[in-house]
Amino acid sequence: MSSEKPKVVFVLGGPGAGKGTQCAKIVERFQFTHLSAGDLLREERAREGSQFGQLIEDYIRNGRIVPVEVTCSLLENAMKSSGQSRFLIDGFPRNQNNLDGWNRQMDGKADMQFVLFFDCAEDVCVERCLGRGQSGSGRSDDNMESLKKRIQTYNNDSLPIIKYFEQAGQVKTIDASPDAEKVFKDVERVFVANGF
Ligand code: UP5
Ligand code: MG
Repeated sequence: MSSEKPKVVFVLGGPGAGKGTQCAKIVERFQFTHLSAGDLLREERAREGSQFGQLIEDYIRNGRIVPVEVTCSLLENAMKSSGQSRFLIDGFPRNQNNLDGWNRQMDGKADMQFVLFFDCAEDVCVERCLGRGQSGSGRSDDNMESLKKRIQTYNNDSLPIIKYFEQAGQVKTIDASPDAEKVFKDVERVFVANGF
Protein backbone atom coordinates (compact mmCIF):
# COMPACT_ATOMS: atom_id res chain seq x y z
CA MET A 1 0.00 0.00 0.00
CA SER A 2 1.20 3.50 -0.75
CA SER A 3 0.67 4.66 2.85
CA GLU A 4 3.73 2.66 3.95
CA LYS A 5 6.65 4.64 5.28
CA PRO A 6 9.70 4.90 3.03
CA LYS A 7 12.41 2.33 3.71
CA VAL A 8 15.91 3.65 4.28
CA VAL A 9 19.33 1.98 4.28
CA PHE A 10 22.18 4.10 5.66
CA VAL A 11 25.42 3.53 3.73
CA LEU A 12 28.52 4.39 5.74
CA GLY A 13 32.29 3.98 5.49
CA GLY A 14 35.45 6.06 5.24
CA PRO A 15 36.26 8.54 2.48
CA GLY A 16 36.79 6.55 -0.72
CA ALA A 17 35.59 3.25 0.78
CA GLY A 18 33.36 2.81 -2.28
CA LYS A 19 29.96 3.93 -1.01
CA GLY A 20 29.00 5.70 -4.23
CA THR A 21 30.32 2.92 -6.47
CA GLN A 22 28.40 0.22 -4.62
CA CYS A 23 25.21 2.30 -4.39
CA ALA A 24 25.22 2.60 -8.19
CA LYS A 25 25.38 -1.20 -8.42
CA ILE A 26 22.62 -1.68 -5.85
CA VAL A 27 20.35 0.63 -7.84
CA GLU A 28 20.93 -1.48 -10.99
CA ARG A 29 20.06 -4.72 -9.22
CA PHE A 30 17.45 -3.74 -6.61
CA GLN A 31 14.68 -1.18 -6.50
CA PHE A 32 16.36 1.62 -4.59
CA THR A 33 16.94 5.32 -5.10
CA HIS A 34 20.45 6.52 -4.29
CA LEU A 35 20.78 9.75 -2.33
CA SER A 36 24.35 10.78 -1.54
CA ALA A 37 24.38 13.43 1.19
CA GLY A 38 27.74 14.66 -0.15
CA ASP A 39 26.36 14.96 -3.72
CA LEU A 40 23.30 16.84 -2.45
CA LEU A 41 25.54 19.24 -0.51
CA ARG A 42 27.76 19.77 -3.58
CA GLU A 43 24.65 20.49 -5.70
CA GLU A 44 23.36 22.93 -3.12
CA ARG A 45 26.79 24.61 -3.02
CA ALA A 46 26.56 25.13 -6.80
CA ARG A 47 22.94 26.30 -6.80
CA GLU A 48 22.59 29.94 -7.70
CA GLY A 49 21.09 31.95 -4.84
CA SER A 50 21.84 29.32 -2.21
CA GLN A 51 22.45 30.92 1.18
CA PHE A 52 24.59 27.93 2.17
CA GLY A 53 27.07 27.81 -0.75
CA GLN A 54 30.07 29.29 1.02
CA LEU A 55 29.36 27.50 4.28
CA ILE A 56 29.18 24.12 2.50
CA GLU A 57 32.44 24.76 0.63
CA ASP A 58 34.24 25.69 3.87
CA TYR A 59 33.02 22.55 5.62
CA ILE A 60 33.78 20.20 2.72
CA ARG A 61 37.28 21.54 2.05
CA ASN A 62 38.09 21.16 5.75
CA GLY A 63 36.56 17.70 6.00
CA ARG A 64 34.11 18.93 8.61
CA ILE A 65 30.49 17.91 8.90
CA VAL A 66 27.85 20.41 7.76
CA PRO A 67 25.18 21.22 10.39
CA VAL A 68 22.37 18.68 10.16
CA GLU A 69 19.60 21.21 9.50
CA VAL A 70 21.08 21.81 6.03
CA THR A 71 21.82 18.16 5.16
CA CYS A 72 18.66 16.62 6.54
CA SER A 73 16.43 19.11 4.73
CA LEU A 74 18.20 18.34 1.44
CA LEU A 75 17.67 14.62 2.09
CA GLU A 76 14.02 14.98 3.05
CA ASN A 77 13.28 17.17 0.01
CA ALA A 78 15.03 14.71 -2.30
CA MET A 79 13.08 11.81 -0.80
CA LYS A 80 9.78 13.63 -1.23
CA SER A 81 10.40 14.90 -4.74
CA SER A 82 11.56 11.48 -5.99
CA GLY A 83 8.15 9.97 -5.34
CA GLN A 84 10.01 6.73 -4.49
CA SER A 85 9.83 4.61 -1.36
CA ARG A 86 13.21 2.86 -0.93
CA PHE A 87 16.34 4.87 -0.39
CA LEU A 88 20.07 4.35 0.00
CA ILE A 89 21.23 7.27 2.11
CA ASP A 90 24.94 7.45 1.34
CA GLY A 91 27.37 9.17 3.72
CA PHE A 92 24.86 10.11 6.42
CA PRO A 93 24.52 10.18 9.45
CA ARG A 94 28.21 10.85 10.12
CA ASN A 95 28.17 12.30 13.63
CA GLN A 96 25.95 12.61 16.70
CA ASN A 97 24.52 15.92 15.49
CA ASN A 98 23.46 14.21 12.21
CA LEU A 99 21.87 11.31 14.04
CA ASP A 100 20.00 13.51 16.52
CA GLY A 101 18.82 15.79 13.70
CA TRP A 102 17.59 12.86 11.61
CA ASN A 103 15.71 11.38 14.57
CA ARG A 104 14.12 14.76 15.27
CA GLN A 105 13.19 15.65 11.70
CA MET A 106 12.30 12.18 10.37
CA ASP A 107 10.62 10.76 13.46
CA GLY A 108 7.80 8.52 12.24
CA LYS A 109 8.50 9.40 8.58
CA ALA A 110 10.91 6.62 7.57
CA ASP A 111 11.84 3.05 8.49
CA MET A 112 15.57 2.46 8.73
CA GLN A 113 16.26 -1.13 7.62
CA PHE A 114 19.96 -1.53 8.39
CA VAL A 115 23.31 0.19 8.09
CA LEU A 116 25.55 -1.01 5.27
CA PHE A 117 29.10 -0.42 6.47
CA PHE A 118 32.00 -0.51 4.02
CA ASP A 119 35.03 -1.44 6.06
CA CYS A 120 38.18 -0.25 4.33
CA ALA A 121 41.79 0.25 5.46
CA GLU A 122 42.89 3.87 5.68
CA ASP A 123 45.74 3.55 3.17
CA VAL A 124 43.39 2.00 0.60
CA CYS A 125 40.91 4.86 1.14
CA VAL A 126 43.64 7.46 0.67
CA GLU A 127 44.92 5.80 -2.49
CA ARG A 128 41.41 5.67 -4.00
CA CYS A 129 40.60 9.31 -3.24
CA LEU A 130 43.94 10.60 -4.50
CA GLY A 131 43.57 8.43 -7.60
CA ARG A 132 40.15 9.90 -8.23
CA GLY A 133 41.51 13.42 -7.70
CA GLN A 134 44.30 12.80 -10.20
CA SER A 135 41.85 11.54 -12.81
CA GLY A 136 39.96 14.83 -12.57
CA SER A 137 37.13 14.33 -10.07
CA GLY A 138 36.99 18.11 -9.64
CA ARG A 139 36.30 17.56 -5.94
CA SER A 140 37.86 20.27 -3.78
CA ASP A 141 38.53 17.68 -1.05
CA ASP A 142 40.40 15.05 -3.11
CA ASN A 143 43.82 16.37 -2.05
CA MET A 144 46.15 15.19 0.71
CA GLU A 145 45.50 18.17 2.97
CA SER A 146 41.69 17.80 2.94
CA LEU A 147 41.96 14.04 3.06
CA LYS A 148 43.87 14.07 6.33
CA LYS A 149 41.06 16.12 7.84
CA ARG A 150 38.34 13.90 6.34
CA ILE A 151 39.98 10.84 7.85
CA GLN A 152 40.36 12.48 11.23
CA THR A 153 36.68 13.48 11.22
CA TYR A 154 35.72 9.96 10.17
CA ASN A 155 37.73 8.37 13.00
CA ASN A 156 36.62 10.83 15.67
CA ASP A 157 32.99 11.49 14.73
CA SER A 158 31.68 8.86 12.31
CA LEU A 159 33.10 5.61 13.72
CA PRO A 160 31.31 6.14 17.08
CA ILE A 161 27.99 6.36 15.18
CA ILE A 162 28.74 3.09 13.38
CA LYS A 163 29.62 1.53 16.76
CA TYR A 164 26.34 2.80 18.17
CA PHE A 165 24.36 1.11 15.37
CA GLU A 166 26.50 -2.00 15.77
CA GLN A 167 25.59 -2.30 19.42
CA ALA A 168 21.95 -2.07 18.38
CA GLY A 169 22.53 -5.03 16.01
CA GLN A 170 21.77 -2.93 12.93
CA VAL A 171 25.06 -3.05 11.02
CA LYS A 172 25.92 -5.23 8.02
CA THR A 173 29.67 -5.02 7.59
CA ILE A 174 31.22 -5.51 4.15
CA ASP A 175 34.94 -5.88 3.46
CA ALA A 176 35.45 -3.02 0.98
CA SER A 177 39.06 -3.73 0.04
CA PRO A 178 38.62 -6.23 -2.86
CA ASP A 179 37.69 -5.10 -6.36
CA ALA A 180 34.25 -3.55 -6.82
CA GLU A 181 32.66 -6.65 -8.39
CA LYS A 182 33.75 -8.83 -5.51
CA VAL A 183 32.54 -6.31 -2.93
CA PHE A 184 29.17 -6.21 -4.68
CA LYS A 185 28.75 -9.99 -4.35
CA ASP A 186 28.72 -9.54 -0.56
CA VAL A 187 26.43 -6.52 -0.82
CA GLU A 188 23.99 -8.47 -2.97
CA ARG A 189 23.86 -11.25 -0.38
CA VAL A 190 22.92 -8.77 2.36
CA PHE A 191 20.05 -7.29 0.35
CA VAL A 192 18.69 -10.69 -0.67
CA ALA A 193 18.94 -11.95 2.93
CA ASN A 194 16.90 -8.94 4.02
CA GLY A 195 14.09 -9.64 1.61
CA PHE A 196 14.97 -7.23 -1.22
N1 UP5 B 1 36.77 2.59 -6.08
C1 UP5 B 1 35.57 2.37 -5.49
N2 UP5 B 1 35.47 1.08 -5.11
C2 UP5 B 1 36.64 0.48 -5.45
C3 UP5 B 1 37.16 -0.85 -5.30
N3 UP5 B 1 36.43 -1.82 -4.71
N4 UP5 B 1 38.40 -1.10 -5.75
C4 UP5 B 1 39.16 -0.13 -6.33
N5 UP5 B 1 38.72 1.15 -6.51
C5 UP5 B 1 37.48 1.45 -6.06
O1 UP5 B 1 35.03 5.55 -4.70
C6 UP5 B 1 36.19 6.35 -4.54
C7 UP5 B 1 37.19 6.01 -5.64
O2 UP5 B 1 37.63 4.67 -5.49
C8 UP5 B 1 36.62 6.09 -7.05
O3 UP5 B 1 37.60 6.54 -7.93
C9 UP5 B 1 36.20 4.64 -7.36
O4 UP5 B 1 36.22 4.36 -8.72
C10 UP5 B 1 37.26 3.88 -6.60
P1 UP5 B 1 33.59 6.06 -4.28
O5 UP5 B 1 32.63 5.00 -4.66
O6 UP5 B 1 33.36 7.43 -4.80
O7 UP5 B 1 33.77 6.10 -2.69
P2 UP5 B 1 32.94 6.88 -1.59
O8 UP5 B 1 32.96 6.03 -0.37
O9 UP5 B 1 31.62 7.29 -2.13
O10 UP5 B 1 33.92 8.11 -1.39
P3 UP5 B 1 33.60 9.63 -1.11
O11 UP5 B 1 34.87 10.36 -1.39
O12 UP5 B 1 32.38 10.07 -1.80
O13 UP5 B 1 33.35 9.55 0.46
P4 UP5 B 1 33.24 10.68 1.50
O14 UP5 B 1 32.49 10.09 2.60
O15 UP5 B 1 34.56 11.27 1.85
O16 UP5 B 1 32.51 11.82 0.69
P5 UP5 B 1 31.03 12.40 0.72
O17 UP5 B 1 30.71 12.90 -0.61
O18 UP5 B 1 30.12 11.45 1.37
O19 UP5 B 1 31.25 13.64 1.70
C11 UP5 B 1 32.12 14.68 1.33
C12 UP5 B 1 32.09 15.77 2.37
O20 UP5 B 1 30.78 16.34 2.43
C13 UP5 B 1 32.37 15.32 3.82
O21 UP5 B 1 33.76 15.23 4.08
C14 UP5 B 1 31.70 16.44 4.60
O22 UP5 B 1 32.50 17.61 4.61
C15 UP5 B 1 30.47 16.71 3.74
N6 UP5 B 1 29.29 15.96 4.22
C16 UP5 B 1 28.61 16.45 5.32
O23 UP5 B 1 28.99 17.46 5.91
N7 UP5 B 1 27.50 15.78 5.76
C17 UP5 B 1 27.03 14.66 5.16
O24 UP5 B 1 26.02 14.11 5.61
C18 UP5 B 1 27.73 14.17 4.04
C19 UP5 B 1 28.84 14.83 3.60
MG1 MG C 1 30.67 9.18 -2.34
